[in-house]
Order: sequence, then C-alpha cells, then structure tokens
Amino acid sequence: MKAKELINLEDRFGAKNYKPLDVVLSRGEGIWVWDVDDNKYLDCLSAYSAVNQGHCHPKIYQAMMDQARKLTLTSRAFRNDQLPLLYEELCQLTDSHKMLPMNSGAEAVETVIKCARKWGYESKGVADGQAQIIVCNDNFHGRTLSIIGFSTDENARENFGPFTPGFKTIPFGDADALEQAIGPNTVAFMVEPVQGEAGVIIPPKDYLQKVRQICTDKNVLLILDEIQTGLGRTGKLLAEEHSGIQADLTLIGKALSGGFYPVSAVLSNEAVLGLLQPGQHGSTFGGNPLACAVARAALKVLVEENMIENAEKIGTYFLDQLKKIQNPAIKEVRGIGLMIAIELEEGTQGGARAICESLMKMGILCKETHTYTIRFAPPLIIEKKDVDWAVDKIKAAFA
Ligand code: IF1
Repeated sequence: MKAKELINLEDRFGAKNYKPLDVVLSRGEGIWVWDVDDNKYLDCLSAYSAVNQGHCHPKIYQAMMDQARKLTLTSRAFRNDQLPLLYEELCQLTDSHKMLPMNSGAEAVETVIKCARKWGYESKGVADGQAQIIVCNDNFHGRTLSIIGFSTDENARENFGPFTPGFKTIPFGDADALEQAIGPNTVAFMVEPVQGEAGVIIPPKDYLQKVRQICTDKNVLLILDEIQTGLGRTGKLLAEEHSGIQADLTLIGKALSGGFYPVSAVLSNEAVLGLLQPGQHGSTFGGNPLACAVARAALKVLVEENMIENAEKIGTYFLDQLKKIQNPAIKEVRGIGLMIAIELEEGTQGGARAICESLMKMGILCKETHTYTIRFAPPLIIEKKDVDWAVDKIKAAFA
C-alpha cells in the first residue's frame, strides 16, 4: 500500500493524539530506517531512545525468537525461568538490591509512586494519607492520570482532571528550592537527570550531588527517572554516574528491550521494594519470560558491544561538530552523550518543525520538542562517518 493511502487510513480511523511527520516506515536496520517507497533515513530519534541498540538488533531478535518458541507468558501466579536471571543480571549491572519489572515507563513511574508512599507511611512514619512527593517544573514522566496531574504542561493536563493529590512542583536544577520545599510529609523527590521532553535541559554540574545530600539529610527518597537518560544514552549506563551518586530508586524502560517489546523496571535498595507484600502490586505482563529474555539480550549487547562508550565518544564528537555550525537562527547547541539538542532563536520562521521537515527530505529523521528545539538522539551504535554525513545535511538544512 502506498504512503498516501496509509496516511489516509490513519487519519480516518486513528485518534489524533500525535502529529507525526508524514513518513511511513516499514523497515529498520541499525541506525537506518526505510519508508514504504524504499527511501532510506538516518534515525536521529531512536524511538525516543528505546532503540539505543539500533533497529532490529540481530542478537536481541534471536533471543526473542528463541524465547517466543518456548514460552511467552505465565503470569506471575507461577514462576518462570527467565525472570530470576534478569533480576540477577540487572541488579548486578546497576548495583541495585532489588528490581520490580513492569511494561511501560509510565507504569514504572506509577509503581515508584506507590512504593515511595508506602515507605513514607511504614518507614518514615508519615501520617496516613499525607505523603507528599516533590517533582520539577517541565517534568515528563508519562501519560497516566496521576503523572499528568503533576505535569506543568497545560496541553498534557487540560480537561483530564480531577487529578491525584500529593505532589508539589519546584524549579528544575535548583537544589535550594528542594531544600525549602521539603516538609515533614515529604517522602520523595523525583527528577530526570536530564530533562528530555523539556528540550534536553542539563542541570548545573553539582545539582544531583546536592540533591542527593539534601535527600539523605532529610530522610527523603531520591527517585531518578532514567527511562530516557538510562541505558547508555548519556554516555554512561545510568546518567547518575556523571554525578557519582546513587538514587534510592531508579526507573528504566525504553531501551531495556532495545525496542522489541515494552519492558520497564524499578530498581531500588532493599528498604523500599522490600516493603511490598503479595497482592499489593503487579501486572499481567510484567516480568513475563519473553520480556525478560529480550531485556537480558538487550542489556548484554549494550555492554558487550561497547555501545555506552561509543555514545560518550561519538556524542562528544557530534556535539562539537554541531557547535561549529554558524547560523543566526541557532541560539544554543547542548547535549550529553547522544542526547543532543539545537535550540533555535525564538521567532525563527517555521520553528524547529520546519527544520525537521527539511531534514526528512534530506534523509534524516528527527523530532522537534516544543516550538524551537530539535532533538538528535541516534542509536548508540552510530559511527563518526555517519555523524559527518548527518552534520553536512544539518548544515544544509540551516543554509
Ligand atoms: C510519547 C518525550 C521522549 C520519559 C521519561 C517516563 C516516560 C518517558 C523521562 C514514560 C517517555 C516519551 C513518551 C513519548 C514521548 C517521549 C519523550 F518527548 F515526551 F519526552 F522520549 F523524549 N519518563 N517519553 O521520557 O514512558 O510510558 O512512554 O513508556 O509519545 O508520549 P512510556
């Protein structure tokens, strides 16, 4: 079927909760994707960092096929032979004491909210129903009701209320604001190490260290949402490593499956996840053997094929090359690892969307965030020659 017909079907039968570029993809391999007319594109979005390992990685594919032939789903009413291995491998890799498997990122966030509240009541001694969690302005943690309830993006919230109480927002990157906001009922502070949706906003260098100290001093859990920043995207396995700290609870998702399957997880120290008792949380698909086999392979290739080191090295190179582009429309180029953004001057004709549209015509797929920011987040296996090719095109798109 031709692109136009497929787009028409989508417009007719689909909810319009997205405004995708009009490119209809049908195939992917590594850093490349192809549309239905066989045009080839460099993927500079990586499915919002879910395909860090590259499209259709053959080893993840093989693990998925092998497992799909044997056993896909048992429910957690029974045990399976993959989950314990994922537990062990992931906890060892991330230096965690325990993990809890879910499916989507938003589910991991919901899970951590439940766990943090439970810890607040049972360990910290907060009075029933009073637990408060502090989050940041311009946060992005997902789309469920409780999560959008503490979003500061009006478009994400409008007409979806009433919302879950118990959240307070403070400015991002401001450790003093955290210190002031913490009260006796505060159980946790949840933050993205680098804000993704907000436009790749990197906090001050000592921010996470300060935040860690404040949380420790005030007996408040530090929750890092590494669903986007984790698993190599910023040039470290977890972005917290840039600051030399450890969160009490860490959320990962997206690239945990290399894009094959929705898999997410809450990582924690013993104290928090250890509080959950049978019947208090779960999911039909969470921890299923297919998901676990896929996640095990996705983690293995990420480490064994040195994708994390590559993200650091090529990310630095990509950022340097982009910084060299001279154009009055460019306000700032910023990034960490392969999480990079170009912010345009306010009022630039057509905004970031126009640049994304031109880049698409030149064979690069990327996505604007807000009106004036373009994000570049290719799979972590991208090489220098591909970056050189891309930078030439990006230069041309600005010219
Ligand atoms: C969409 C952004 C990326 C996330 C963090 C939790 C979740 C996400 C830090 C929820 C999800 C996505 C979802 C996607 C757009 C996207 C995104 F632009 F909104 F910020 F990646 F850049 N925490 N991020 O970034 O995970 O439930 O989706 O699995 O279309 O909403 P999810």
